[in-house]
Amino acid sequence: MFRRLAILILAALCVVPLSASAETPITGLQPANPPPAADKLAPGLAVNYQYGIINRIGELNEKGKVIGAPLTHLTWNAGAGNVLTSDRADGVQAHIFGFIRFAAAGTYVFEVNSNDGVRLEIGGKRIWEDGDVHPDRLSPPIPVQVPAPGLYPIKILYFEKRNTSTLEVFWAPPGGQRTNIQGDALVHLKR
Ligand SMILES: [Ca+2]
Repeated sequence: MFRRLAILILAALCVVPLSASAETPITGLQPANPPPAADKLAPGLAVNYQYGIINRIGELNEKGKVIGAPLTHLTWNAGAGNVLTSDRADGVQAHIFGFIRFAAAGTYVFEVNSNDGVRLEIGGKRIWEDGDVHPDRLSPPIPVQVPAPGLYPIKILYFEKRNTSTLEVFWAPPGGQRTNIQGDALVHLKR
C-alpha cells in the first residue's frame, strides 16, 4: 500500500515539472536586424522546393533550386493534391523563409498541424518540430513571448512524402482567439 502510494507521489512529482514547462513561453526571439525597408518587401513567404522522397526533416535539402510562388497564408490542406505551391503531390521538400509581423508585444500562442514533417523557427528560436512521416498531427498550444512589435525572421522546413499533405500554422495574439496567419503578417525580401 505504502509502496503504491510512494509510486503515485513519485509519478506526480515527475509530471508536474513537465506540464509547467509546457506552459512556459519560448523567449529570446530576435527581431529582424536591421529591419528590412518596406520597399524591399513582397507579400507572402518565399519558398524553394527540392523534389525527392525523404523520411525525416533532418534530411531536407534547404538549397532546393525550384522557386515556388510565395505562400500568402499558412493553412495548406491539400489532401492528395499538389503540395503548397509546387506542381507535385508527393516527394516535396520545402524551405520556406521570410518575415512574420507581430502587431504587438506579448505572448502569442502558436499551433502547428503537419503531414508529413515540419520544423518552425521564428526570431532564431525553435518553435516546433515534428520531423517524421505521419498523418495530420496537431502540436499542443505553444506560447511564445514576443518582446516588441515588428518583423521577425521566420523559417519553416517542411516535407511531404506520400499520400495526403498538410501544413497549417495558427496563432492567437495576446488575449485573442486562434486565427489564420495571412495578409501583411507574412512578407519576404523581393527576389
Ligand atoms: Ca503525407
